[in-house]
Amino acid sequence: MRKILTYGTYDVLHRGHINLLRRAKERGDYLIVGISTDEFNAIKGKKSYYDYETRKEMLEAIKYVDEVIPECTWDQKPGDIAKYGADEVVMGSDWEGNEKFEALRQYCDVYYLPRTEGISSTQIKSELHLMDDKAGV
Ligand code: C2G
Repeated sequence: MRKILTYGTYDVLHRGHINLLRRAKERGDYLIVGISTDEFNAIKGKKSYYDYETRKEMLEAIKYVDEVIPECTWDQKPGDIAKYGADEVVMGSDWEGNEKFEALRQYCDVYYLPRTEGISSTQIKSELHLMDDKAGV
């Protein structure tokens, strides 16, 4: 069984996230997602709309996802790879070449999938605000 491991905040789920999860799962048999805790999001400088429990619950409902684990620190990844027996870490191409992931090549494969252009949680949030403004709500 080829185990794939990926990480992210996965706030305000959108097709870019689903595209990533589908293609990551296609690269193996079992997909584990390390989802950033609210505390780790703060370290990443991100504030998510949904809290950790909600984001975890939503990810677990996606058919490509087999297991969800908490991502609490930047440096837990080698331990996760060993603990869960991950054969490959997969991330979107916005992370391509990032030392945080290139350093994992000593433990397992690392693969970057093309990012889905034209959509992000941040973009959705700002466009929703614009819609509210136009509607005068
Ligand atoms: N993604 C994508 N296309 C988009 C948006 C996101 O392929 N339009 C991918 C990202 O490349 C990432 C995953 O979806 O692999 C989750 O994205 P985020 O929730 O934004 O996660 P991020 O903030 O990049 O956190 O330790 C790693 C971090 O936790 C990654």
